[in-house]
Amino acid sequence: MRIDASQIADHNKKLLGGQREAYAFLQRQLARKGMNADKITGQLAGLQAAIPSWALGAGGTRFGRFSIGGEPGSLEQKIDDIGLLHALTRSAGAVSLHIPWDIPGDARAIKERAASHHIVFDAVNSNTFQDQPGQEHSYKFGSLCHTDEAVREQAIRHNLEVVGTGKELGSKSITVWLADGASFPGQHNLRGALQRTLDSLKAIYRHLPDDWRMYIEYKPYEPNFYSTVIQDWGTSYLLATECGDKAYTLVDLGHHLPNTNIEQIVATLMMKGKLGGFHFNDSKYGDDDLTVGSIKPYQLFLIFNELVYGMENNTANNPPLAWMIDASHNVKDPLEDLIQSLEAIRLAYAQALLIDNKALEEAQADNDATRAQEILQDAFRTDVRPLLREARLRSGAAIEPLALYRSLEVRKKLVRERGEKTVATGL
Ligand SMILES: [Mn+2]
Repeated sequence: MRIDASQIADHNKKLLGGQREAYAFLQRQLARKGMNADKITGQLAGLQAAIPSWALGAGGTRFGRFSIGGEPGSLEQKIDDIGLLHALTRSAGAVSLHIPWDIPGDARAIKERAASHHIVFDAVNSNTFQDQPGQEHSYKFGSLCHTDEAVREQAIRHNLEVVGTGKELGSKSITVWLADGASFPGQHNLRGALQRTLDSLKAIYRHLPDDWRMYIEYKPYEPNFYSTVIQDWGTSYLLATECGDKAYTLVDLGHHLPNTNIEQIVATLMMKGKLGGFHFNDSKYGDDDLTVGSIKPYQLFLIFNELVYGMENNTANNPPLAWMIDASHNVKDPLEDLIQSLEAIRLAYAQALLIDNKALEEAQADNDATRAQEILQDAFRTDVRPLLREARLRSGAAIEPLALYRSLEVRKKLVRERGEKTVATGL
């Protein structure tokens, strides 16, 4: 199914009066602080997040998986689902493919289908954390770090095939996340595993097209529980630096030990021009699949504060960041969950744009910690939702995407079209 402009217009017409009032009120409040609401609204409209092809079905846990019904059973249907999200929000204008879960049969047709939804292809993702049917060597004991050269070569080849697929679709980057690691002390020669991983990444990097980027993602643990080869931002930074100018660190919010200061990692990487991309999600303990902003919205705001500062003070020429949602849990309708995540990302961005940076710099120079906190929290506690609604209204999206999604009974229609028991490819 598709959502057409007239359905959006009908929905917006009903909410227009209230939105006009709320926006005008906030506009006056911000003007008093010397801020321009229209400018911020324009900045918000420009923030697009890629949707990963694996987030459109219900996610599972290692204990089970419960289908949501009407899940997309093919890449075409996944693109259509992102089309629904983009029509409702105009903030999900890209897809990030996972290979081999989503190999396009006919790249040209897939590209055309995406273009018909105004969707472009963001980073492609390789997968050497699972064995595929017919695969010669197993990744049970690692891929790019493996002790056996034949396994490493197979994994390198896979990454290059993923780049080839990406090239056909118009992607310009590959994200490498490795499950490689050890579950028991002594299982790995830690230094040897890191050295082999570096050599393998360099082999992939050597074949990377000139206008491509490689993002190296890190994770402290899971699926291995004693050591992960690329465990933290420092290791990723080391690998990216050794590979070269086209390699960057990718930060996944859920891939940190509890209470890690992620905003500080962002500041450090942007200082060196090495922050490539972001995977958004949220977590409570060691998980990485909860809806963006559902647990720690203040942390997300502080991260966006560093991102905004980094983009405005870009002395190290950090490239524009690749934004992607990377979450897939097992209880919500995935499309509703993604609408909430898209909202949370723009909310944090809007709040960060409201920070009075001049006053903050003064407070910092005076070592006035109380004032600095007041400045940050004044921005965080401003209800910025009228700005988000206005950004959507002006870009032809729904003022309240989730309400429209429900009133159109999208999921019910998808179940009718695709069936109750469909299962999306992925985990
Ligand atoms: Mn990720």
